[in-house]
Amino acid sequence: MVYRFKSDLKYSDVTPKSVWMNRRHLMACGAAAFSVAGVSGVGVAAVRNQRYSTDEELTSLDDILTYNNFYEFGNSKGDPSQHADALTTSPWDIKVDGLVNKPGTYSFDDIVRGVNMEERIYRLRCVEAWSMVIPWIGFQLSEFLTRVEPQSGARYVAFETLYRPEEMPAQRTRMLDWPYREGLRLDEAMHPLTILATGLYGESMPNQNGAPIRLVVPWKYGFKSIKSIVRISLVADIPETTWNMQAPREYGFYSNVNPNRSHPRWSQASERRVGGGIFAKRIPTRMFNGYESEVSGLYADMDLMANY
Ligand SMILES: Nc1nc2c(c(=O)[nH]1)N[C@H]1C(S)=C(S)[C@@H](COP(=O)(O)O)O[C@H]1N2
Ligand SMILES: [Mo]
Repeated sequence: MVYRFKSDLKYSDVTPKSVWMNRRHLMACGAAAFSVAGVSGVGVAAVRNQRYSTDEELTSLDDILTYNNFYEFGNSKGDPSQHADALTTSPWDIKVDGLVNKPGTYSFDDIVRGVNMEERIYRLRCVEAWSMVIPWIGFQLSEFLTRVEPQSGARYVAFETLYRPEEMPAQRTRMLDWPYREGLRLDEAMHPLTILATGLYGESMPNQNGAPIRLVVPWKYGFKSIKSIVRISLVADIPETTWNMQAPREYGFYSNVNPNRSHPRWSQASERRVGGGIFAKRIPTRMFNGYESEVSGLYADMDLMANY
């Protein structure tokens, strides 16, 4: 299911509002895409969003594809690229339940139909103190949440990854308490930086990166960006989340990137950009991963050392 840009735009010449094509999104989005792309059979248009993108050097596709955390396929960085081929990503449904007016089972095609597909180049900062710069394709989670109509009592959004041990070998072990779960406060989920990503580098989402649809929350440690989502629940109370349950002192519910708060076992003040080679200098980690001006308002009244 690999597909490519029809246009030969390069990532080095990011043009404002330039439009690119992508075959799988065309198939997913159906006829609506043709009128946007203006060319039949090549793909749906997505806009390069510069407001929310960085112009830092991109991490290579090879590194993004082979250096992964996706514990369902094993806990070494190379395990997901070796084993995720086995994952069936079509058909794919997301179950929406809890405090919403429009609960139900939504197919992948239905979810992406008509959304504002964008390319956004975000920094990804793993809690393990490495980082990447990734050109995602996706749309704001707020678009989907608005569509399912959260009720007034909904204060959090809970997410679950697929549980399918036949295809995800580490789910046959007790490495983690499956399925992988994550959560956001509703205002974090509605923030314009929070996206559901369906691709990267102009192609459909590689399995090892969370096909066919995963969360990306760029101001939080990478483990919040849950992959291969099959369930989204609107809830009143703070949901249980995998790493927080595993080691609450090490991984808080918020897990905002914060260079001032060390992990109990290592500093978070600096990070290693993947791909720089072993002699590359570490770079300073930025508050909220460099998205402070966008998101600090979400935490105005909070003690970030206590609410980590
Ligand atoms: N379901 C699931 N989602 C997950 C993980 C995981 O193990 N399982 N790992 C997380 C971690 S720790 C990181 S850093 C990112 C890595 O995303 P990438 O492999 O696309 O770079 O995915 C996150 N999402
Ligand atoms: Mo991570």
